[in-house]
Amino acid sequence: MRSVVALAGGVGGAKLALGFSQILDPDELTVIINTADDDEFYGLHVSPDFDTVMYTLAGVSNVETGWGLQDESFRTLGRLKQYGVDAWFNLGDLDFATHLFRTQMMGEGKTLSEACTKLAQALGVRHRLLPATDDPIRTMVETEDGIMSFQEYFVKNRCEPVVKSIGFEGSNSCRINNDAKEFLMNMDLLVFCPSNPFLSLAPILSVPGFRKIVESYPGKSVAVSPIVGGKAIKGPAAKILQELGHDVSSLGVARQYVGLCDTFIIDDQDVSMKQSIESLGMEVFVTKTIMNSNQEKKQLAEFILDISA
Ligand code: FO1
Repeated sequence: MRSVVALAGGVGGAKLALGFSQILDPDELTVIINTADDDEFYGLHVSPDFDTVMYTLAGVSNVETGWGLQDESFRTLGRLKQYGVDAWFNLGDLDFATHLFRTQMMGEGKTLSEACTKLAQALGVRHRLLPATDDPIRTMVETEDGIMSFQEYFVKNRCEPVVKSIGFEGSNSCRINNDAKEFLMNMDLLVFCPSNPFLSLAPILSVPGFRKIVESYPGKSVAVSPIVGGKAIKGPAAKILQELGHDVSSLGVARQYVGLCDTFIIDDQDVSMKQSIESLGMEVFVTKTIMNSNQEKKQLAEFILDISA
């Protein structure tokens, strides 16, 4: 039996996780998910990246927006606005149930991962999805307009403020989720999904002890670039690379993973970068990384398993 661990943020991570889930048995795949985008809205604990992966694997995600549920309505949010609530974070009516139940379970003393596992099982997800930590960790974005929470930056301000630095509040005191640690210690393959290196994967690696486990892992570790042809497939990765003074390219991303992974996958469009990334000491593979259809998600997952065999 294989044991593949995939580190994931939101949409890019969810797509590749879905690809793996079409090939690997439930006990062969563990997806460790960023929780630093979590926040409280309308009194409820919202875990956007976990839910994006969970809804995707459950086959109920909204593929147009990349977040939330398909066939969603927003009547509850509309009523909150009528009550005068500044409801800028859009929770759909069905999505509300997820956050209500998660918050209720956590209020009764369940950990974040216990609550999330219960939700995922109820939605029929068979593969293991784990929050990187059960403890609070929050991405704070220092911008030219001031310091703000991740969701304020991402949703309220539509990623417009120029980013000066990114920090992870709570990252000194949080602990790796116990099960996640166990699977990290026994994995045969580690995959960095094509998620934002600064906003999705860096917070996972900032959990004390996590980076060390990855750095000292002697097996195969593969990263997939979320940048194709100088553009992010989704989200602000390209803008942030540029604002933080990095190359807006797969090379710029690969530099973030030096010492963390030995293999880097770039898209066919970026074949010209192969040599410069190899000079960072990584083996580089070139393939189609844009995953629109389920078949393309499966193909990329198969490619990763093939090159790692
Ligand atoms: N993203 C938006 O751009 N606007 C929203 O109103 C919004 C609401 C939302 C609700 C639940 C959820 O799980 C995700 C939501 N997202 C929204 C996406 C979220 O901000 C991002 O997916 C991640 O945090 C970045 O990966």
